[in-house]
Amino acid sequence: MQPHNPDLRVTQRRSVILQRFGLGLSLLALSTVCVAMGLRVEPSTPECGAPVIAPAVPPRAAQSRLAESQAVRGQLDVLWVWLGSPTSRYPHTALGSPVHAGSLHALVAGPEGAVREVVYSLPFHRVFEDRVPRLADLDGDGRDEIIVVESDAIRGAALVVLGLRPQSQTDASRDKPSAQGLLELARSPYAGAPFRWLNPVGVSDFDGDGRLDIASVTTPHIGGVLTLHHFRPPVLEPYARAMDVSNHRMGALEQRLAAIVEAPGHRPTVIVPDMQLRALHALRWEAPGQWRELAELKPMAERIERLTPAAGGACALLSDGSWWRVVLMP
Ligand SMILES: [Ca+2]
Ligand SMILES: [Ca+2]
Repeated sequence: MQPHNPDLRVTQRRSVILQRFGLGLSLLALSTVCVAMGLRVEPSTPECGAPVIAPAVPPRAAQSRLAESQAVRGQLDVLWVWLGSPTSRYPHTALGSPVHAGSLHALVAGPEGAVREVVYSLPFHRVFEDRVPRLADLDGDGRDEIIVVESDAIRGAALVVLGLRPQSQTDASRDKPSAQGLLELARSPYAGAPFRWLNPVGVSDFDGDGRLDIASVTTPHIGGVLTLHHFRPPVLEPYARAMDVSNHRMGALEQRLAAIVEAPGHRPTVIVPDMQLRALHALRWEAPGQWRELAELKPMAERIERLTPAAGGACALLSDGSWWRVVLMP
């Protein structure tokens, strides 16, 4: 597909974005788009952006995980993590099924080296409305943080970070090494109402302060808001929002629909579809605190079904089954 100029419809859509970014500062920044930058799209293959190594086989304990969810292997203090306790107590079908997880499970190395499973169970009015727990060492302390979407029956979804921490000890066990348990470390504000959902984008240092942040899209089906959060336990503190994007199709299992591009000398760029999943934005949070749209909204030939990271850009699968390499040009 050759790059081409956005038509009037796309131009109008982009102007809506500009108007709805909210802050005057953002509008000022977006008016200074560098014309040398852009998104180049070229035909590719299913191997585009996909790791060639075979995924590790999950442990036996993870076989009872939530249907169509992923067990994830860690490199630090979490050996494996997965979602469990399937329940239909929160009948929202954003991910194609009303069944969600009531618990989070991790395999950890015990004090004597023995591997054991720890379980974090939610109260009855909450579920994990997610299909993959994400691991990252957000604070650089050598321990994993687990990022997952939790939904509350009244207040809707929130982004939650959990981690392994020593469990409280009894007097009798105080001279022994303490066992690790899963604890909530931080959470974002709620989406605000039942069945309001959010979908994570990923982790990077979006504001260049040397500490990792989390990006997500709140309400991706009804007017998605790309939100950047600082990890400041006990809260995930939103500090930047961009309107009218989406990183999920209602009812789809696929949650990967945005990519973070890291380039030396620049803050990370988020490539994320527009609300119709028919075009791509390239957004960067610039100093001293404003969005910059790095390229014209890039129309795609069909609806975007998946967007995964690839060197210098992303890999897109469209609804007609075609694969495309998306390159962020400097
Ligand atoms: Ca950590
Ligand atoms: Ca940061």
